[in-house]
Amino acid sequence: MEEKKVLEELRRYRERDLKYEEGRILGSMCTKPHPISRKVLEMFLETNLGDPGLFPGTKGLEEEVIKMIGEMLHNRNPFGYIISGGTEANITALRVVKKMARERGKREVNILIPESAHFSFEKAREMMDLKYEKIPLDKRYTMDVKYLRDYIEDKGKDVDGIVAIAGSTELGTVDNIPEISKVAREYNIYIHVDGAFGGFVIPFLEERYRLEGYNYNFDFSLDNVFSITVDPHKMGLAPIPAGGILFRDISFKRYLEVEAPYLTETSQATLVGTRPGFGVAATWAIMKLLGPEGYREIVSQCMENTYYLVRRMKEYSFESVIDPVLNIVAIRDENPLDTSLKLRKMGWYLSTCRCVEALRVVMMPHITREHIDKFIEALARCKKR
Ligand code: 0PR
Repeated sequence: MEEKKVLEELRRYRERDLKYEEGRILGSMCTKPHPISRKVLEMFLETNLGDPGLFPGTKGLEEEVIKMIGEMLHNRNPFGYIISGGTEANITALRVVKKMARERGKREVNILIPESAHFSFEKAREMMDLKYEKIPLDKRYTMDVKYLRDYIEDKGKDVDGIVAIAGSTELGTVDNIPEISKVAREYNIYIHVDGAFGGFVIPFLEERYRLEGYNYNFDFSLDNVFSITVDPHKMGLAPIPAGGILFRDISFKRYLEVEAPYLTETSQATLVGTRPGFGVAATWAIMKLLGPEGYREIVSQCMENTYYLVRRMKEYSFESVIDPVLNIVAIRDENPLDTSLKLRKMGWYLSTCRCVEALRVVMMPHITREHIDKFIEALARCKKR
């Protein structure tokens, strides 16, 4: 084919995709990447962090990004990688938990995990043959810490790791990690925090939470939090793929390394071998451009829109399952699957919850008040209100 024809064909396919700026994508944790991403893609297109000796500049950027995210999470000395996404990050953390347990002579690896955990942990369980004890949720839809404590007091020696969530996929809830940290410290248990979504939100809402009297601390300032997933390609506004895994320090590296004798670096720690450098460079660029102030502004705008949606819902007697903690709204509905299919026919794409009968809107930066107004009218029409 001629190039012109190739591009024409591609355009035809691409036209079938939804576009974030049309405001119809209400159930995604991704958004339109920051505009600088295009320029970065061009510059870093061919980079491969699977062989960092060939791309020491790009590797240097990855180290700087990890340091910047570490600072955001109160850790001046972190170790980690910008990888394919939250799934790889969670799997990577549990690889460490498993290795540590094996070194202690454990055959079975027991992990306590809340019912609100993302399905990526199910993949990790399957791949690594882990044993999960599902911890029920309390009335705030967060991990029931009393249940967790009772379980550990009963079987503390058997527990190798705890997974806690900072920004749950369905409701955006944040587990009581300060309390979980106390129990974990007492029994010397590893905590992995999944802040894939919340990692780029909670740090920028600290002021608001403090005024309202909440403690949503989830980071390395808490004892026994040894790893955190935080994804630039969600609220960090980075292009896909840019997930993040951070460990407390470099001492965790040895649990991940496998020998790679013929590469420029003779070991490799990431799950994916050949991996792109452009997500790393884009994350670096966006974090430098926006700075904490820039993110704070974007996150505040998303939260204002979140509260705006809840207010508009009330006008039509739609109920929010919880007072939103992050920029996610769950709308109670007696038959969410059916409603979401009807809405899809009307051109609105949102998802549903499993833990409660509800539709779910993730209030990403591409959604404006005008979109919210149109959506509320569509929902009201759909539900005949
Ligand atoms: N941890 C949490 C808390 C998550 O919410 C997600 C993804 C992951 C881990 C896994 O991250 P990756 O998908 O980057 O591997 N949460 C979103 C979800 O399942 C992912 C998503 C994003 C789904 C955009 C749809 C979409 O359009 O809802």
